[in-house]
Amino acid sequence: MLEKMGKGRLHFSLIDPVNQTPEEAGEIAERCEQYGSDAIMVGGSTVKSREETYRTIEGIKKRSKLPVIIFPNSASMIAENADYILFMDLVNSLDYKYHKGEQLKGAKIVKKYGIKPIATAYIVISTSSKPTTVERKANLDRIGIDDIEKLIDYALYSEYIGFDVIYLEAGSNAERPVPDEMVRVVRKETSVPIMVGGGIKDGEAARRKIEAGASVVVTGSLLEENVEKLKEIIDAIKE
Ligand code: 1GP
Repeated sequence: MLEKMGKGRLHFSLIDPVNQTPEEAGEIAERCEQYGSDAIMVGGSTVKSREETYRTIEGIKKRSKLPVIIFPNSASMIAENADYILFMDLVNSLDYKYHKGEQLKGAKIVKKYGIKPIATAYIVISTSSKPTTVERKANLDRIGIDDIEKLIDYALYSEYIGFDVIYLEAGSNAERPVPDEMVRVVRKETSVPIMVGGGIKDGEAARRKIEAGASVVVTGSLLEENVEKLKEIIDAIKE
């Protein structure tokens, strides 16, 4: 997976277990695979139990062969039927639990289940006039869209600590995605593969993120809202 990320032009589909039944999650995943998505991420800020995650992944695996990557909000989301986990540090959070607290609770579980960890520097960018869910929960050292130097500090820190990927996140359903310029500057200053997500709703926006240097575009809410747009986005990434 890391090798694929290094090559770039990938699309990951994010399914939130609380938004549909496991059967519906399976249908969505099947459609994502048909359209050319590269992996299914499973996560969301309100998922509470391992059971909920497990059943959703079970539904997905009945209908799709795509790798499943857990995108956890806490250690209690780690389910044994996942292939990978974004083992994340929310690097611009001021709260201990987003750096080490949940990670220490989850480490042995990841090992026991044999889930492959992807060390992820998760950087939340504040792009919207109203805070997104992740901004409300994460007690951030705020990075606004003009805080380029601060972003470079966090990106270089992430590279030097040794993270496998940097995930630039605007938050689900953000009014606007992470600006192209911010993706470009992280690409220029570091050599770590970049994931970008939050508020990417059409092919043009996705294409611009790839051109700016992102390896992976993540779309979530769109999967339930408008699957045809999903096809447009994946086609734009792969062209
Ligand atoms: C959120 O980056 C993801 O964590 C996806 O965001 O739901 O806006 O596509 P959307």
